[in-house]
Amino acid sequence: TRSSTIGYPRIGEKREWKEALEAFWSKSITEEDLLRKMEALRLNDLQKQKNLGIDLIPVGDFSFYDHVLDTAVMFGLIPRRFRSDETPLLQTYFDIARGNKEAVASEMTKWFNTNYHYIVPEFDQNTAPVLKENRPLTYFLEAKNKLGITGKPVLLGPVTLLKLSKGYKQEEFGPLLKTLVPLYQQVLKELDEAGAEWVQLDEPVLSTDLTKTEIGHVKDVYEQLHSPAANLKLLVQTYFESVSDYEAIISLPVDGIGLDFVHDDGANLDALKKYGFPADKTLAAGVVNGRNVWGSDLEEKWGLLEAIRGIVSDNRLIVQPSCSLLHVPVTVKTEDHLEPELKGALAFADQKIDEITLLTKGINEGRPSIEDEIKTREETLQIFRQSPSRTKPHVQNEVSEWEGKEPARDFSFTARQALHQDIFKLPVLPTTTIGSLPQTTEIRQARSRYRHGEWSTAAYDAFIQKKVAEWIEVQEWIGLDVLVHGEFERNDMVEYFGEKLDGFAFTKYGWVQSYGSRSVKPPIIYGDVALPEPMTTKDITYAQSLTDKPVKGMLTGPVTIYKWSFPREDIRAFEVTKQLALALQNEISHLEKNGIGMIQVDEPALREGLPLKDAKKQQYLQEAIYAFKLATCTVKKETQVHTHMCYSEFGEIIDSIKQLDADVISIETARSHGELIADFEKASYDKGIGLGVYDIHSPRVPSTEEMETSIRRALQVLHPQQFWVNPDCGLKTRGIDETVPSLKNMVEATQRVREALGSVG
Ligand code: THG
Ligand code: ZN
Repeated sequence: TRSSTIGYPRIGEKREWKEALEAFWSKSITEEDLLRKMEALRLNDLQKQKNLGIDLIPVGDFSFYDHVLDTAVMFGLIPRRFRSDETPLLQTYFDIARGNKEAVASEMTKWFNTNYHYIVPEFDQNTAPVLKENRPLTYFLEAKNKLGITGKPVLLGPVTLLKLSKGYKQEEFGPLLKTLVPLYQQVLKELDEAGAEWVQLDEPVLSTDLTKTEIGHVKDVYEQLHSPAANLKLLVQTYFESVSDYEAIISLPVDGIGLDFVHDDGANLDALKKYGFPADKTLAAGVVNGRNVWGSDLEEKWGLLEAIRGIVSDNRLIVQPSCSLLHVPVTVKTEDHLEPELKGALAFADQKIDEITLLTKGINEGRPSIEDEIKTREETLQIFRQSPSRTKPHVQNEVSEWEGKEPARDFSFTARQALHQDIFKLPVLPTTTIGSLPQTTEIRQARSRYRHGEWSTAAYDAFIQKKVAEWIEVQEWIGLDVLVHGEFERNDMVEYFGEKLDGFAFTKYGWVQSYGSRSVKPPIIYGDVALPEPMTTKDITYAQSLTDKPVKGMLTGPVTIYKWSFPREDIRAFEVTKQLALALQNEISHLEKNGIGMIQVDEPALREGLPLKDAKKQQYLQEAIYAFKLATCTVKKETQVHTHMCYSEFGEIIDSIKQLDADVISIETARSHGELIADFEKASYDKGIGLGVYDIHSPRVPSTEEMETSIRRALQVLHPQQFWVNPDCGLKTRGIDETVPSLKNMVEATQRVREALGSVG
């Protein structure tokens, strides 16, 4: 039995990766410097995995931005607007991801049900896939020549690559797949010749619902992939849920199948027991959770492996995490401030690798060889489980008081709408922003000084107030109708609340890549959640005191706080989101008492949490809606409830969005070029809706004309009385010199459309 990993975090222990990338983008280092720094990081991570005892070390999982983009670019899937013979490939690569002066970036969306984002590959009439470079080969040779490691090249499989791409019709799926086959064959042939033993082809779409036709395509493709590389072993890797058609998957003409035994609700194991496993194939068993930060219950994992070994022989077994370790931070070691009983219960990437190699050793050398470690782990977990800090009876009571009750607002939307019009007297096409304003170096430095005790609370508070005041003035000058305080006091919309709420712990270096060079530091939910004291009233009421325009109170919703944290696993997700909802309900009442009339409860992660398979979606959505409504149902009828969602294909959840009963929703649309508008039209959505008129994830300043077009296009299907104008997401990642002109143009564009509508606001 061998140990393996599916992928390793690329960002470095101290986010060295981000530093290098951003230095290159800002031109403070050269391309050579960048390449050198990236190589050092890559080699360090390979060497580390080797030292930790991993047998099959992935190569090619490293990326300069995103692995889907890597795969697209290596196969020449370059959107027409970025095709150029003069531009070096690395420049084109970053341009697709980030946009440039002439062209908007490609759409970015969530990687399945995670908080990782990938760049959506685009096809058009002229797309002719070609092999631009054999990336996995480059990295395979690098590992071999520089470190003597025979790595396991990793590459996104053809079916997933195409399934995640856009710009073709469904009936073109089969033919397009065929055009990719020879390229994959070439890649594999060269890897074979270079002496690779295993190649991992990631096919997470096999964990989604696939039609019979699609399964047919999968079979066809893999039949063709195998032949040209006679000695190479192909491993088809799935993760995030159970495979949708076990029998078809295990009979694919490949040498190994990777299955997730953590997020499968037991279905992969059941199928394994029911249908068995081909004796001539290798099973790569994902037994350690690659998506959460808890140390494994080794006894339980041993039991799982025993069950698997009852069916698969040891020499055909690989032990590995459930998915790439990209989704967890690098190491617990540097987290020296954590309570020992909590720290003992945690495992980040490196500690998960230790678990993998330990379990592998147990199989190879017998259980007694790991008995001590299992016992120690049992004791550590026992101490943590019994820790009194985890249980708060009053929270559990409050949750149970809602049992069987439907949380709902007292007045219908129509009644509220008229009332809100009276109270706020907003012009048609009200303009606003999503909430955060530029987090400049100055602001980050101030927070850091305060955190490190260099600044007193008074000095820090005064600084934040000064920023709020400046930006209230700027927003008034720009001419926005609904203002925000700017969230300068917040590092991240979830981490911040995690720090204020009971039941959360937070890390110092627990970063996880979110998109491109950007990372998040998810807080850890380890116990019952409660609100010890108001979290946001001070900053928001201060902002409101400076202006006659409404200032939105900004909160993160229960589903999103849950999704973007590392949650406890000893109680159901729904119990945790209800606890979060009640804490937020409490916070909202504080805001109302302080005279805040608009409250935004963001749920950007609502869509992200959607299970991959249809059968599980309904229950998830019901529980998500329940939690949102539980948080917001006790507001006064005068209060306008807003919400915001990012990067979503809303089509399939639009009915759920309606049921949230929020007065106004703002959503991302800029990068999906208006495709979403149709979804809302189809669903005859009647509440307030703000469709992002420009993409904030790109440094580009959009022109007035461009945004005017965007507004007009939306007004072809949406009523002017329901339409709000806003950027597509928070502005924290943008500079002031990008934000102010962009917003100014946005307000100008709105003004022009208002004039055309004959209603000058
Ligand atoms: N918070 C969390 N998850 C998210 C978002 C968020 N997922 C989706 C979307 N928003 C992703 N967007 C971002 C935007 C900005 C950053 C991260 C994810 C960001 N990160 C800083 C960085 O990497 O430089 C780190 C923050 C800091 O240094 O304080 O800017 O908003 N949880
Ligand atoms: Zn957003």
